[in-house]
Amino acid sequence: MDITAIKTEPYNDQTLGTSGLRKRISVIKQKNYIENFVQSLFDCLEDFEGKTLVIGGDGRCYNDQAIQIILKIAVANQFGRIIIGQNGILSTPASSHVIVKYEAIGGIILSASHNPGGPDGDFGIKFDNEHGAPAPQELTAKISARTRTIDRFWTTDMPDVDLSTIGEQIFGNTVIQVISSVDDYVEYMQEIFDFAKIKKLFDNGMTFIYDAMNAVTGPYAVRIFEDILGAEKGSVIHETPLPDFGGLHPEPNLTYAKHLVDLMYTENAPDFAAASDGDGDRYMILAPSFFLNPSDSLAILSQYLDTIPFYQGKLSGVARSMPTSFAVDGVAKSRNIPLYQTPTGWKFFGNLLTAGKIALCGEESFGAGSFHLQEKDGIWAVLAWLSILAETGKTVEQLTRELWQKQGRVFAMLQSYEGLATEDACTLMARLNAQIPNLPGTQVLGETITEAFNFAYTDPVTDEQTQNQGICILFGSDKRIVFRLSGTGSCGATLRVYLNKRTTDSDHFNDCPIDALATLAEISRIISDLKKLTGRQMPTAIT
Ligand code: G16
Repeated sequence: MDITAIKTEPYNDQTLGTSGLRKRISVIKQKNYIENFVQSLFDCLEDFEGKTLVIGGDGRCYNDQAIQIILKIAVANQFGRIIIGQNGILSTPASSHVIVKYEAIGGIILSASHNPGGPDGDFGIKFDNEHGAPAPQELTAKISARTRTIDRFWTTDMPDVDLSTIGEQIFGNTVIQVISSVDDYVEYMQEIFDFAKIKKLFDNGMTFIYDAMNAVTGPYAVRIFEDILGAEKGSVIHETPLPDFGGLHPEPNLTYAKHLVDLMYTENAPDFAAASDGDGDRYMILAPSFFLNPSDSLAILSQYLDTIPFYQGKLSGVARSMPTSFAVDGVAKSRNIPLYQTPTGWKFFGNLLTAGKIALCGEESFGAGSFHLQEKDGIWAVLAWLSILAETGKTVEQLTRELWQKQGRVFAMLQSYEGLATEDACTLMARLNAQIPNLPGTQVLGETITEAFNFAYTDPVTDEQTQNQGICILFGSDKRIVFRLSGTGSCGATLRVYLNKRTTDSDHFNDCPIDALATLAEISRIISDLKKLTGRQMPTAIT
């Protein structure tokens, strides 16, 4: 087997976003595109020769071909062992767990997460470090810089590797080990949760549906919910991972999982419904005629997580990303535990988790996780909720209404304006930013702006500073609008507008969020001059 250095030209668009590199498949397929990126990544790692690397992916189109390219580069770069999920499949949380369990130096995860799949869809490459945490800011900046100067990569003439059979194969100095995609993760969940207790919910007749959206979680969900916990066969739907997700957009929210939402608002609704995204790190939970807002979910998890024996006495603190609603803040205060507010991006939770400052974290974008592993974890979130239902004997709706009763309901909504011209979106944000000093005191549609700022973050562990993480406009302490540009899109720009409003008037707890937040939504369009600058009047997705 020959190892050769191949000359290459850098691409200037390989900067990492909120969660790794995300591009259209047509972009990824360009000559040496993956090779450049992966070699740039390896060039930024230290002392990896002879060490273990994990590779996994969500099985989307081009996963299989990309893996073969990456394997050759990794072998040429002299990794000692490469652990890879059978057929190249590992969910993001399973990859994170495998990295730590097998003491790998890190792992490459091939996924564009919730972005659309199919031959014309998106592809992504992200790197998790030795803690199984998304590459921290410092490393992503280094990799991005390296992609702009790279002039060679290493590869080999080895044949494609058979990834369908569990076992070991040797290529040069590297052992390639194909492992079960699900076993390690499922065993870990059984260590964390009392499966016998959860099983009683099903034994007592709880009806359940889990929508794997034809993405990576199907095999994990069938094993856990149907085979082990005893949910009725067929409870897991869209359970076969398909390269094009069977035409579904694997983003579990009110827009893209509408079929599930519609079912939950009929007479045939099961007692509990959940869905996950492309790579299994996001979750959505619904109850009959009831949607559990992810920000409320984080608040309730903060209240009850330590009723689960694995977490008893371990709730050191909790974190939310800044655009996540302030519902959790009240719980943290009443429980007297610290609350941290980070920029959007799971990578910002990593240092807090590693340092033990927090036990739990979550985001409005349907992500939650704990110190059990350093990625967000969709199936874990569902198991945590089922455990809490089993511990408390209450329903999702009862627990949520208790939260509202105690501290008011925080209506939370994300309005996304997708597919904007990048220039228009940047102009809008720049103008809004320039207006910040003049906004306090201004009245719009009868609401007075009390504070406006561009969110900046100082990492409490490393003191690293991160600026420009979203423009926050406050109307007293109970109403807020946040503007930021998405960092996970593959072309053009997506403007994210987050709307939050707390009401303590229980007569309004059942208001429709769209109505409750209508004035704030209109204000967001007025102060950003949205129509004039982008030509848009209404969001393309509401979640
Ligand atoms: C990623 C990040 C999350 C973030 C989400 C949306 O999730 O890990 O922290 O909240 O993207 O980010 P943006 O608003 O920049 O599009 P995932 O599930 O796509 O990896």
